[in-house]
Amino acid sequence: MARILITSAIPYINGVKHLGNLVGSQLPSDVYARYCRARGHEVMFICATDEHGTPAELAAEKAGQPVREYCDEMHKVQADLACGFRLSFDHFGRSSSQRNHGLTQHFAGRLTDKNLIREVVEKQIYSIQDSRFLPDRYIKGTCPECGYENARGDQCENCTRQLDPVDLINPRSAQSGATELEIRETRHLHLRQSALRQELEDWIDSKTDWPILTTSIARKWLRDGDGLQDRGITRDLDWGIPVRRGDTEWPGMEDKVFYVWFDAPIAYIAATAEWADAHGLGDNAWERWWRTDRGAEDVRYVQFMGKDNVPFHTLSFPATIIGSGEPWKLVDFIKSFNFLNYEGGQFSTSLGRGVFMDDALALLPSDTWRWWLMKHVPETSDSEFTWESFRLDVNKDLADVLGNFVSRVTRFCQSRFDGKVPDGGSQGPEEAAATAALATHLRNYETHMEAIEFRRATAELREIWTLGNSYFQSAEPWTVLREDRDRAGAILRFALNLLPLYAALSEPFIPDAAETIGAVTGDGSRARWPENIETSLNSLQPGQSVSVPALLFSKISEQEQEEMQARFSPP
Ligand code: B3M
Ligand code: ZN
Repeated sequence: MARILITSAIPYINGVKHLGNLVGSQLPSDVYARYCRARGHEVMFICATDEHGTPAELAAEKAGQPVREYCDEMHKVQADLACGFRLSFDHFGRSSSQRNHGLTQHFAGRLTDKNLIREVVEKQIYSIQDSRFLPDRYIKGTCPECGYENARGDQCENCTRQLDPVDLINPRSAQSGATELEIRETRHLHLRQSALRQELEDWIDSKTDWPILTTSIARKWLRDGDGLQDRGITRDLDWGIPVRRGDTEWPGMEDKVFYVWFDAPIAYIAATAEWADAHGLGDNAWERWWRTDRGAEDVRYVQFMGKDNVPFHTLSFPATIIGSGEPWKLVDFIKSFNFLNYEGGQFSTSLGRGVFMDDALALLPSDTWRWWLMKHVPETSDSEFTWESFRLDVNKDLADVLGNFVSRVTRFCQSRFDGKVPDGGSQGPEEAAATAALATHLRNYETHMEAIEFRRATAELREIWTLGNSYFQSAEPWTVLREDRDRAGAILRFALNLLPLYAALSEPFIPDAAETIGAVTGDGSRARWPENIETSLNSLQPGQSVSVPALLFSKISEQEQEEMQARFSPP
């Protein structure tokens, strides 16, 4: 048994996330957390809303609400949607929590003590028309790296380069569109990341098992030097964590807050502390996940995120952790993802393009989305959502293969064997062959899940479902029944024993359906992982009752597909 700490990149508070966001961190991290729990590991699975910075302020302004009220509401909305998608966080926290205020100010204090923070007079863009500084996303312009015309002041969405507003060509205010801008001086704190270059480089070099996508992005920024420039960690904004060092005021910084990307990753730690608070536990309960001097030395820490978040997690956040000189847990494995596109273009929150989490749940059960998204998770390259592909996969994989198997076997049991697991009869070469094949696919499935390679894992899982169907089809118990009731019973018993197996193996991807399948032959509690395939295929007691579940998955008709496609057609 291991102890596994899992964090998902924390979604910005500014509105409901689309399926591209969901598949980029929250959903895959949930699948992995469920798998780890099923294997008996002790898991701490953390997510939160990212509530500071320009995205929050801009969205609240658009909604005509005070930013705090906006965040309270949107946190609740996002938490409900997470529930709807069965995201099994141990805690879904908030970066605006008091815990995060305290920890962020603590880190700033430590970094100051270590001489890693300096005050710098910066030149920032000031909008004369709006009488304010325009940090980060308050400004838009052309990316100096790739020429993308809608690059934001903090990062270019197109090429992932981290930016400073002053880097942008043809800058304009994202809020008012004002171009009457001037450069004004303002005093800010900089984290001296460059002083940690060697340590960070050695650390990244030691991560030989990380996905190429992760290390290539980290190395690119280390090599180009760009990602490791000393970076401003404060902003001229109202909303955020006030700049202090620990409990001490910071003269001259009274009107400033920490930069959202400084406090957001610290919220992983803070949300774990919030979890302990919510359960009435002491500090030790969360510190044993995060402090290597309090028991976290044998924790394996795995992070999930989209590729645009990688520079912050491979360089900036580790710089905070390492720079603090305190024994905080560093990440052990970073799983990152490419982008999911929508019907030939990009998903876009600002344009409302694509399917959003609330729409998706209103249309169809969360398992259908979970399955399609994980089967097509943009692991090795970008992938694309199309309604056609969605319809075909739901119909084939979930309805025809898995749903059909469950329905046939349970109905046959009900009509011919009185709804009880049959006794007697002996198993033959067909069962031996099926068991051997299952054992092989199960091993592969486990290997891919351990390696966090979801596409391969979903292929194996589908193969495991298919095996059941083809076994039952070729064993033909309905024909055998006419001559040899015992043998037909043995076939059915073998097939019924596949149900708890399928329930356990499918649970990480389609938890609701897994529960239904598990309840057919079980007491409704979660089916156990088949640590030994022979034993688990003999786990049902003859005579125990079997129920026929309601239809597991409805098929999507071509007409329904067209309707959804039209309703969500790209603007
Ligand atoms: N909120 C960006 C995003 O949602 C950012 C992630 C923070 S992880 C600490 O993609
Ligand atoms: Zn760019």
